[in-house]
Amino acid sequence: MKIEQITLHHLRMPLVAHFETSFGRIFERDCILIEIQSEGLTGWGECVADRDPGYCYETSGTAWHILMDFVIPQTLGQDIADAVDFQQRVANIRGHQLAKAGVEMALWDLLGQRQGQSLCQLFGGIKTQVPVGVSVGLQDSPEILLQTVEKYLTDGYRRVKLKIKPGRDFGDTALVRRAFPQLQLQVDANSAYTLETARALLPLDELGLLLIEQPLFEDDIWDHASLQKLLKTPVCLDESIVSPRHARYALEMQACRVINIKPARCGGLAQGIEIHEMCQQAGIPVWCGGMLETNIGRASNLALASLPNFSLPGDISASARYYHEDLTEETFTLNADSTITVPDRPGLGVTVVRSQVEKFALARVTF
Ligand code: OSB
Ligand code: MG
Repeated sequence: MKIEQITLHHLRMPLVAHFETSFGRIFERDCILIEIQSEGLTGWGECVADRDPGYCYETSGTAWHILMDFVIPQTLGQDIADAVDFQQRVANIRGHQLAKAGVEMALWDLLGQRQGQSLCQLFGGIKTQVPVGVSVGLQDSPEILLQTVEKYLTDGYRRVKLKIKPGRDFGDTALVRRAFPQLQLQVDANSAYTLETARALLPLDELGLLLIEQPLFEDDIWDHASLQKLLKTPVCLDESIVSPRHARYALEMQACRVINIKPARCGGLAQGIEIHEMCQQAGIPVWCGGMLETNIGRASNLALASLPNFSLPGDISASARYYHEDLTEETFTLNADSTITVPDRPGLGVTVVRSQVEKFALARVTF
């Protein structure tokens, strides 16, 4: 695929409701869209770096810089065969996985359109609908927490993830568990604990949780192995798994029993697929995480989650959970059985509405 033109769009979109994690509260979400023109086709990718470096060190600012000054000069005008070829060309750029993944997604979109195949087909996906859940941020009071969870259950979600942090862990989780004894429930600490303070998480073992996500430091797989030994509940890693190598370290150290695959965090879909295969062989279930994507990134997540070892519900909620207005003609809705249908048209299988992109754009640059 000859890369003829690349346009970056920096967007800021207001969320339907604020989202609070252990690293802060946001009311709006940044993203960078990567639009690539190649041989009469247009491919779109979404870089999920946010304005602040709370989840990881990358921001919309660092991603813009890495894309403009390094990734684009190395790809523009080149003839790129596929995602693996792209990964090799940018391997000299250390880290900055979210930035690279945004471009890689656009290349997959182009590849699929060229071959008349959906991403699901290109990846070897086997599901036409994937089970999903909803990620519930920290709420201002126990009453609001229960109301929020109840609203999502009424919407039809059958799996709920609660954000936790020190002082807001067992109390919140036990409250929801008491109100909904049968609910598929899990928690996510976003690296808010140390091995010492994580003792507060031991009572969670009695609440029948699916998993406890990323309790300890993002760069610390070792201590997660010590913590997993103290818990019956599976530890699940998110932030710590920034490459297939890190997935291998985690499996060898028995640092977790589940992995949350966010392809962007690992530098792209190619690595997401690789980790999926590695976990399948090791008997470790995976699920697809979310980064409050627009429908562009959501289409990509749905395709990935159609692979066989994505055996737990993903953080891929319906479009309406995130934004009042999204960027594509298509809207993703929740099916009655708490699944979302995987796009089946070529490439990402979504049609981007340019006027919507313009509406939320803070900056744009074309190469
Ligand atoms: O840790 O899974 C996370 C959103 C932004 C950054 C990190 C996380 C999240 C979520 C939201 O939990 C998942 C979603 O997109 O629905
Ligand atoms: Mg997480």
